[in-house]
Amino acid sequence: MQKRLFSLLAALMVASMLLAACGAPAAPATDAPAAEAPATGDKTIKIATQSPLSGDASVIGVDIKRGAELALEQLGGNLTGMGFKLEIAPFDDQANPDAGVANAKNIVADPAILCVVGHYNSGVQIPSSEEYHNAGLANVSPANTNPKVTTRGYGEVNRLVGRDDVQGVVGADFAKEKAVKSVFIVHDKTAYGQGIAEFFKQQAEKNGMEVLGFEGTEEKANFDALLTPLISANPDMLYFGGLYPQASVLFKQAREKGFMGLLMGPDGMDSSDLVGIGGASLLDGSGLYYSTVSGPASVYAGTAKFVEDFKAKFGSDPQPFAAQAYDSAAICLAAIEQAAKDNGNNTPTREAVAKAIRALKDFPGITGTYTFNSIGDVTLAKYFIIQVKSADPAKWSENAVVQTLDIAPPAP
Ligand code: ABU
Repeated sequence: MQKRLFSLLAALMVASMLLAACGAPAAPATDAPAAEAPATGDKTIKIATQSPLSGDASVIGVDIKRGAELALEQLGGNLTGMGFKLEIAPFDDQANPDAGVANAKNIVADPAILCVVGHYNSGVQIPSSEEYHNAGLANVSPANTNPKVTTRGYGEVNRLVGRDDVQGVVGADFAKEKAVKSVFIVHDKTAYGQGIAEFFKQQAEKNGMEVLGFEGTEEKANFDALLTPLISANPDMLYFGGLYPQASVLFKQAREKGFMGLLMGPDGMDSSDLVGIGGASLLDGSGLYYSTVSGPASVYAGTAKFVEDFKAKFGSDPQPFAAQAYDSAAICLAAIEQAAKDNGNNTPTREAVAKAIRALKDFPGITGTYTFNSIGDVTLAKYFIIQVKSADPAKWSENAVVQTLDIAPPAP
């Protein structure tokens, strides 16, 4: 009897040593299955966000962070059920490449971070994602449209939205439909702003439009030097490649100088601050339009509950790209969960998470159904033309959707 008891104890010891060597989760305190074991410190998983949380693009950047935060809160249940503790790690990239890269170095140094949702500015995402790539860390962008985000072919870098080499064409084709014969193009000299301006120009020329000016500027307050030649050139359209903080002032001053032609820009126009800063005169004359890769939340069948929950939690309507940030975080979570399961419910490697993102097929997000191609572009992206209808920033979500297009990305 004593001998049998001894053998049983020895067997139990060997079994527990083997389990420990395999890195099995600690035994649950109750009879609950191991997958429901309470989280322990070494099972913390973080999803980082990088977006401008300060400065003049923070209206968008804060809501990118909030979208991801809401996703973790609502969709993290499977991972917490497996014993993981989930955390969001928000970083302020200040819409500045140097700040983004410095944050990226800190992000890759934290082994608990398994995925990054970000950025807003392509000019920040492109250098920052060099760090993610070198560390094998997955990145899902909710907003970046410059082709280079994906054309480098990095296995870790993905985006949920369309590309500027398509968006520029969509914008210039719309201008043609509006019978625009001549255009003056201004851009902000960034990777995004200059890039989209060049794609727009190329297609505008193809469409037979006369390009009366193509100027880059970092000016934010006084556009006299640009507007004098623009007024004397008298184009049908002023197109701005850049973001709303600069566009709002440029457009306002153009109207003040008597320009009544069509005002247009790409998705960088998409913020209620465009009219909040620019004012009612932007809607005068031939009006104000923009192309975008992220329609108002109301155009997506799955976003009604998101808008409701977002408003209840944060007290305001979500800004553009917040719903895409929710979906980006949802994709991170789904991939982490799959990779953890493949690793016996243990913390997965970064490499496994990056691979699991690319392996997702028809992922059901609130803004669309997503599958990534071999370079991290979605296999079908949405593009919109929006007409701004009111100068009241509170009515930004009521802007009119003039066109909706589904377009596959250029072949990798
Ligand atoms: N496409 C969102 C705005 C800016 C960017 O991609 O840089």
